[in-house]
Amino acid sequence: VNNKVNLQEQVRKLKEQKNAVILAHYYQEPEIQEVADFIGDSLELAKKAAQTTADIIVFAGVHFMAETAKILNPSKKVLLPDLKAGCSLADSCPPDAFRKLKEKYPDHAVVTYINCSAEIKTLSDIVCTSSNAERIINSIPKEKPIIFAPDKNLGRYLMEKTGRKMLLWDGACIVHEAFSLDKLLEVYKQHPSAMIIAHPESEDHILKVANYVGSTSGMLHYVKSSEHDTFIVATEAGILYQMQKDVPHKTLIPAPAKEDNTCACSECAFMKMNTLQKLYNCLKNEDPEIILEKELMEKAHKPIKKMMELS
Ligand code: CIZ
Ligand code: SF4
Repeated sequence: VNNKVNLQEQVRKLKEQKNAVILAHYYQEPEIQEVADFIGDSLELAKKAAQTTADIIVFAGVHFMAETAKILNPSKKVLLPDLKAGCSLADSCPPDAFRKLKEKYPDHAVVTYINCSAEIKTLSDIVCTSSNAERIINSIPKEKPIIFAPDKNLGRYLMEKTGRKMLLWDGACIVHEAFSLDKLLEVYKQHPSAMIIAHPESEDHILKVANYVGSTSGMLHYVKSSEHDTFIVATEAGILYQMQKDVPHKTLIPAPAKEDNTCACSECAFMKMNTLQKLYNCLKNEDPEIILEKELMEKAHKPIKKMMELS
C-alpha cells in the first residue's frame, strides 16, 4: 500500500481511539492538512484549542502555537510532532532582554504578537494576532504608551494603521523578510492584472506595493471574495494549498524570494519540520509533549484571555 495513505489511515484510527484532535496550521504540508480536524491560522487554531473536548491535542504547527494551546488547556495533553519546530520571530525576542526593556519603560502597556514564547507572554498585558491587532491596539487608552513586540514589520504597519506611536522590538520573521521586491515587480510585469497581497510581517517596501495587506485568514477571504482572478501572494507558500482549493479557477503566484531556494518562494522550514510520519509517531507514543510550569501557564493565560475577549 501507498505509505502516505496507510499512515493517514493509522493516524485517523489512533485519533479516534485516543479521543485526540489534530489542529493544523495552513503552513503545514497538504498530507498533514488532509488528516487534520481543523485547519486555520494562529487565531483560529487558538480558538479551536480553547473549545475542544478532546483529551489530546496534536498541534501540527510550531512550538509557540502548541504552547498557546497548552496554556488554554492546562489539564490536556498537548503534543507537537517535532519540538524543534520553533519560530525565528519568537526566537528574536529573548525573555531577559525583553524584561530589561520593559523595566526601562514601566509606564508602557505591553502588546505582544502571539508569535512569541510563553515566557514573553507572561511579560505582556495583552496578546494579539495579525487578524485582531488593530482592534487590540485601539482598545488601549490613547494616552497610554505602548511597547510592541516582537515583529517590527507588523509593528510599523500597525503604527500607520492606528496612528499610534509604539516602541518596537527589533524582531522579524525570516520567511516574510525573504521576499525580493525586484523579483516581485518582474513577476508583476508579466501579470499586470494581478493583485499583490501580503502579510504584514513582510517588509515595508513589499507592503507599499501590495493591493491588500492582511492576516492569513484575511488573505484567504480576500482572494475568495475578490472579482480579480490573478494574485501574487507574499506570505508563506503553504497557504497556497488552501487558497487554490477555495478558488480552483484563479491563478495564484507565490511571491519570489531573494535567494533562490528550492521552491523559489518562501517556505517556513520550522513548520516543515513536522512530517506525517512524525505526526503519526507522536500520536502513537504521546510524545513529544508540551510541558509547562503551572505558574507560567497561569501568568501567560491572562494576556491571551484578554485577547480572546476582544476578538
Ligand atoms: O506564523 C506566521 O507567520 C503566521 C502568519 C501565522 C498566523 O497564522 O497568523
Ligand atoms: Fe515563525 Fe515566520 Fe515560520 Fe511564522 S513563518 S512560524 S513567523 S518563522
